[in-house]
Amino acid sequence: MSPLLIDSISHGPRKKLALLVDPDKYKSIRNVDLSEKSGIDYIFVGGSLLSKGNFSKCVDELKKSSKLPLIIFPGNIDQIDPRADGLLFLSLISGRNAENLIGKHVMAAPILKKTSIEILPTGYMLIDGGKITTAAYISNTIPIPADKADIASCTAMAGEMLGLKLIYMDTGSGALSHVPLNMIKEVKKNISIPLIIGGGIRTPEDAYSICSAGADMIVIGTIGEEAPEVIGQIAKAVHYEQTTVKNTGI
Ligand code: 1GP
Repeated sequence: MSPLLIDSISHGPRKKLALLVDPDKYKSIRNVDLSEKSGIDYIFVGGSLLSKGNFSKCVDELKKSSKLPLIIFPGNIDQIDPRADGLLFLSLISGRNAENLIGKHVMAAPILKKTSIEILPTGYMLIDGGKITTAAYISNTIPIPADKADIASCTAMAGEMLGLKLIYMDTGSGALSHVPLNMIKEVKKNISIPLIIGGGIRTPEDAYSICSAGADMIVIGTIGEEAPEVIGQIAKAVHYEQTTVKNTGI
């Protein structure tokens, strides 16, 4: 199968917006507009720790209620569902935990091989966003310090040299701050694969400045649960609809 999602992420004039749906908190976004008119480009589904056992039910409901591409952002190998369009095959390259670098992938590979889910090989980098997030705690890794753009840049370069197709820098869900702009600029300067930025993005202003710094896609989760009315404004900022951005004071 041709890599449709990788192509759609890599090409085209527009930056992209992904809405992360945490199956444990699915109820809070049930009324969110997930149509193609919403400005959301992709739905990500998954979580570092799922306690309600409703991952498949959530995938089922999302597939029934939206035509947007559904990409699994897995916290573990039990988060695989053949109805998804894609899966971020995450290697946690900011950490030194072998299970998250390659171990879980070995377990998941034969399961994924039996599906037609598009595999998106992704260098996943946790960045310190001001507090210990579930992702950092559960993965048992130390995030890259926020003032170490050089470490982030070298890590992303190594990920690209290893053949990974995307770099995803994340301060983790509910982080106090997003990935610093100077770090995004430094990483973007040194890689040629698409750069995804997530964690702690709460306003159209954040989204606009992160995209201007070099992000090709941003991921929002918490703000979608807490203030779904902001999603549309963030989408406009990501897609560089200048009128809206000016009106929001950027
Ligand atoms: C976390 O990047 C996502 O992996 C989303 O983070 O919930 O802070 O928006 P938020």
